[in-house]
Amino acid sequence: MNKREFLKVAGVVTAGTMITPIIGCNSSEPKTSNAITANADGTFTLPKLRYEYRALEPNIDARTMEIHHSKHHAGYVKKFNAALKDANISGKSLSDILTGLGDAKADTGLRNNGGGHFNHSLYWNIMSPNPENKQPTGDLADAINAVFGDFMKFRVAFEKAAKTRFGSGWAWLSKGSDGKLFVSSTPNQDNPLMKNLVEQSGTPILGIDVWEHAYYLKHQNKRGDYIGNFFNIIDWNRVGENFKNA
Ligand code: MN3
Repeated sequence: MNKREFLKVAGVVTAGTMITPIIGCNSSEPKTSNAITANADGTFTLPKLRYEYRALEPNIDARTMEIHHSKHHAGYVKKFNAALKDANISGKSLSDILTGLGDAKADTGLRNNGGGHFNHSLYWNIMSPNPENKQPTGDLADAINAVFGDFMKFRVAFEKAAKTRFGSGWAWLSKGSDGKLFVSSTPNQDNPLMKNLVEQSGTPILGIDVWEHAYYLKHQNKRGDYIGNFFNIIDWNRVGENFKNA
C-alpha cells in the first residue's frame, strides 16, 4: 500500500484536501475561461490541471499527460507570450486574438501558439477521471440530437473527423453563429474560432488533440484506440457548460 492508498483507506483524502498531487490540484479549479483571459500584464499562464497526470489512466497514460502538459502546452504558452510581445498586443482575450487572425496583422506565431494554448486549455478542461455522465444531457443532448439524430450518430461523425485528420491537428464539436452544432477538424493548432482561416467557424465546446504526442507512447500508430478511449473520459457536464456559454 502506498501513501496515497493508505490515506484513502484512512479517510484522509477528501475532495479539496488531496495530498500533494503531481501538478498541484487545488480547490479553486481552473477553468478554460481563466486560461484564456490575459493576466494583468497581458501575458498568459499555463493552467493547472484539476486532476493528476495519472488520473486518466488507463485511457491516457501518466507519462503522456505529463509531457503533453508540462512540455508541449507550456511551450505554446511561452512562445505565445513572446509572439504577443513582438506583435505589441496586450489586454485582449485569447478568443478575440484568435477570432481576429487572418487580417493584415496575421502572424504564424500567434496562430500556432495562441491556438495551441486555447486548444489544450479546452482539452484538459473537458476531460475527467470520473465523468458524472457518459453522454450529454439537457440542452446539449437536445442540440446534438437535433443535428445528428442521436448520440451514437454524433459519435461516429466526431470519431471520423478525428481519425481522418491527415497529419497533426484536432477534431471539434462547435456551436456556430446560428446556434447549431457542427463537427469539423483543423490542421496543426488551428481551431474554429479562427473565422478567417477555417472553412466552418464557431465556438469549440469539445475538442480532441490528434497530434501523435497525445497518444503515441501508449497507442503508437493506433489513433482510433485513443479516440475510442477518449469517449470514456469526456466530462459532458463541462461540455454542456461550454455549450451554454458559447
Ligand atoms: Mn497537443
